[in-house]
Amino acid sequence: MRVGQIFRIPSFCAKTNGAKMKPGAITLHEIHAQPEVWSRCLRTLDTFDFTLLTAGKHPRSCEWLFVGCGSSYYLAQAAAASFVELTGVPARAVPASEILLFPQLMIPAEGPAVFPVMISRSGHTSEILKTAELLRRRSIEFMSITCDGNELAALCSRTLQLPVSEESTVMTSSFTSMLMALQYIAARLTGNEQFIEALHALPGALASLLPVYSPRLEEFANGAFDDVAFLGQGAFYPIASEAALKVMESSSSYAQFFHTLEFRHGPKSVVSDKVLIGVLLSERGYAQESAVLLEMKSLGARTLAVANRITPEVRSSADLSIQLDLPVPELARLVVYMVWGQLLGSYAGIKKGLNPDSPSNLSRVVTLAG
Ligand code: F1P
Repeated sequence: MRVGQIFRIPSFCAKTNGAKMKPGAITLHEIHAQPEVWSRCLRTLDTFDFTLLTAGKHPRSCEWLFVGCGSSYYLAQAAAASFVELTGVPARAVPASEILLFPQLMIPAEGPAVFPVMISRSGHTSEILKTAELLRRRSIEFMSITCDGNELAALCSRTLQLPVSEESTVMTSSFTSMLMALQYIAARLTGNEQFIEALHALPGALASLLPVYSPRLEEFANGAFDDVAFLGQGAFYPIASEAALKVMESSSSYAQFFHTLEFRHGPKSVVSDKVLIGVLLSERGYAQESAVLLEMKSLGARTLAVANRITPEVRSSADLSIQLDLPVPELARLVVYMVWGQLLGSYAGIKKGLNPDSPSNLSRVVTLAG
């Protein structure tokens, strides 16, 4: 199998000037620089020839299996949901560890042909590299998408390298850029030029939203809450998962994530005035999902609502409402929904006197001995 065919996109990074930074300044800088990062990636993707990357692997001919760890696993889930919606055929997402420990369960010997897509900002995560080696041993061809990742690229003949180089330990623009690139690929494979046009509208939209809502989120994060739960349905569920992970990583706080309507089935017993419930409201499930938000408010929770359009009832009930107003398909809004969980995590960590640029117990890459 040919190795190391790397499709490099001209390097761009939102690096700081290296001066002594305030706690969290590096991560916050990178979160706020996403409009620039997205527009450069999109412009370059426009001129990119995907033929070699996806040759012979059209989603209608094999099941795309998105693989990642940590944030990259939630990214994989969002990418899989995007593929199903954009192509109309099945796609799945699994943590790399599941393939390593239960390969027959994840890729049954008699199952349909799968096309794994390995997702890794660093391309250095041990579970990802071990999975890549397992796939090569089983002669299963795969694709990879990475930012820094030379090791992964050396094991893969179809690598898309988005060199969005982050200094932050936690993933921010790398998460949204790789998700956007995977959505872009699905749209390109199905000739959905309208979706690609919608992606191009996002950098400008986010650039307008950040100055309005970032300060409000910073103030909101100063409110007293001990526990957090993010809720989302459909393709918003992995975004809710990643938002909770950002809060856990950047503020060393407990944060959970659920499918919105699932929250009633037991977990709502945690609700009190010290619990923040963040609901990522979809357009198609808005009525049912916003009913959960209103119910949790009535139980005393602090509430954050993120939606494309916020109705007066939700606006009057939520402690903070973030209205995106994006005239784009629902799936194209995912990366913009992601930004507010990223910011909340960092602001909550700073409020606790922590430094989100060097989160407790974390490193940029999880490497395992042996
Ligand atoms: C995956 C990951 C991140 C996590 C932390 C450690 O990295 O687990 O999700 O937030 O930064 O690394 P990668 O495989 O995408 O490089």
